[in-house]
Amino acid sequence: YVSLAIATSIFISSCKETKKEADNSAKNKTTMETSKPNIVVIYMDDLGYGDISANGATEITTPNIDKLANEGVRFTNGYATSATCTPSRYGLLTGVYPWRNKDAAILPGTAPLIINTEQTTIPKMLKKQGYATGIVGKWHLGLGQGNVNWNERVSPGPNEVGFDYSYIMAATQDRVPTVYIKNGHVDGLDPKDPIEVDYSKNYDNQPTGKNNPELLSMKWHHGHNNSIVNGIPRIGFMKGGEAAKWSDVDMADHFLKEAKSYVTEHKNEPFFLYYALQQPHVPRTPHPRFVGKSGMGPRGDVILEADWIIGEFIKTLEEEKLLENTLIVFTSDNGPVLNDGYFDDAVEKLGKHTPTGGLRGGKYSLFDAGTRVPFITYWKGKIKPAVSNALVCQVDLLSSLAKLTGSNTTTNDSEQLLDAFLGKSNNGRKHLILEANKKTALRSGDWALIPPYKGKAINTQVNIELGIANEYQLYNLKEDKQQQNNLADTNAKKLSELVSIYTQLRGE
Ligand code: NG6
Ligand code: CA
Repeated sequence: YVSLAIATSIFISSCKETKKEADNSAKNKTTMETSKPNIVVIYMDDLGYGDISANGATEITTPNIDKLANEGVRFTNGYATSATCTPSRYGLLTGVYPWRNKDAAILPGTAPLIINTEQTTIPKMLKKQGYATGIVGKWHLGLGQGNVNWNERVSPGPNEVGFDYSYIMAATQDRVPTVYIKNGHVDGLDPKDPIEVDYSKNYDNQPTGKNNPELLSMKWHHGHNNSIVNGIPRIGFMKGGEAAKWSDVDMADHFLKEAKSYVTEHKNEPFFLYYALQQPHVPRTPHPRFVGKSGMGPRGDVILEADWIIGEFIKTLEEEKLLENTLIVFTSDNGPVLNDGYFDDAVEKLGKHTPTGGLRGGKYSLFDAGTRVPFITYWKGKIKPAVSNALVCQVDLLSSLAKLTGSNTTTNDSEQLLDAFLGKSNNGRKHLILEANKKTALRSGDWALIPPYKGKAINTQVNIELGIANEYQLYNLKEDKQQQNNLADTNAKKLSELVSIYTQLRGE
């Protein structure tokens, strides 16, 4: 009884404490504004280093992204943790290298949540610092605990790992379920038309991309031949939920509307918005007003669409007078791919555009184009325009945003690089472990080391070199950005130095 009483009184006093803090935060709004800026992470899907004009693209113009880059810090050595989506998103949100979690690999739409609900995350950390936290867009980190019933509240999910508000697609645009999920509930679901989702077998009499090519408005090239939604064949099978199905061509506008409302509704308190756009991942479905605008086919068109969307989103921050009090981080989950499973002219109409910006490889690759991505920080009036060659990674945002907001939360993998992110220092990390499909490599200073691996050198379906070879690869990126000259044989000293760093960092 005594200990219960003590616990109760501690509880009550801590509630009072929280109340007091809340009162103070309202009163001291101006001081709060300097120490607790809003934070927005704009996360692209499969956007390559060279896909934006700020990074040198000449065949495509991205004025709104360029504005962030030219008036903020544009990183030339900014990395995602991984060359695919799920692991990179895991690394960004948790501050933990995804290769430590065996489940952090491209997930089907029915996969359980891979973030432990006890784990530290950016939104959890920011919630403790008094932030409202929201996600709009692509999730792809799993939902539920297996055997999800999509007709009930789906949990655990984003709301259970730190987001007060979530408006998401479960996995990817090419995977079922093709519905939006708002705080765990399928948005617009008619209870009389329940949704069923299965990745192993089709439902009776349901058309598929494989069996019903006559129903398709977009043809599949590899994979993507299961259930058909809006004429597009997807990965996985789905039945029911007609009223809740998204419209692909309206997806960008739909998420934009959500993101804008989030900002407007939370303008009077510090907020964190993780805005995860779907472009230019497949299926590339530009709204009709962008069709044909790039001359590059749908892949170019959706990049222009995304750029416009970002411009509109920033306008909202401006209109709400929040731009001077908002740190924007713009980056992408992995490098570019052209043909990722649909015939959509990405290869045929590419022309002279180089999505990789001249880096080797692409999505799925241990070569640099797999993980070196557009990376920009922008904060009007606070960050001075700069180009930074500091080595930074999305995994570092957790510790750095913690520092910015007065939290000492950190993880072993997440380095506190706030000064680099704010453009006050050119010092990034010394070493970084990169990952592609559970194989890892090392970036250290100007050097890249890829250990020997068994496997195919090229993924022929997507036509990307994976960086896999049965010998060590050692590149000097300063002299050889395109990773053409393997120095493993000629620079034994550097090789052994990096092998020992790599082995130590991998804990092997
Ligand atoms: C692959 C898909 C690809 C894409 C990728 C995930 C096939 C043949 N390919 O398995 O189209 O969906 O997964 O992309 O199904 S990511 O950006 O979400 O990691
Ligand atoms: Ca991706």
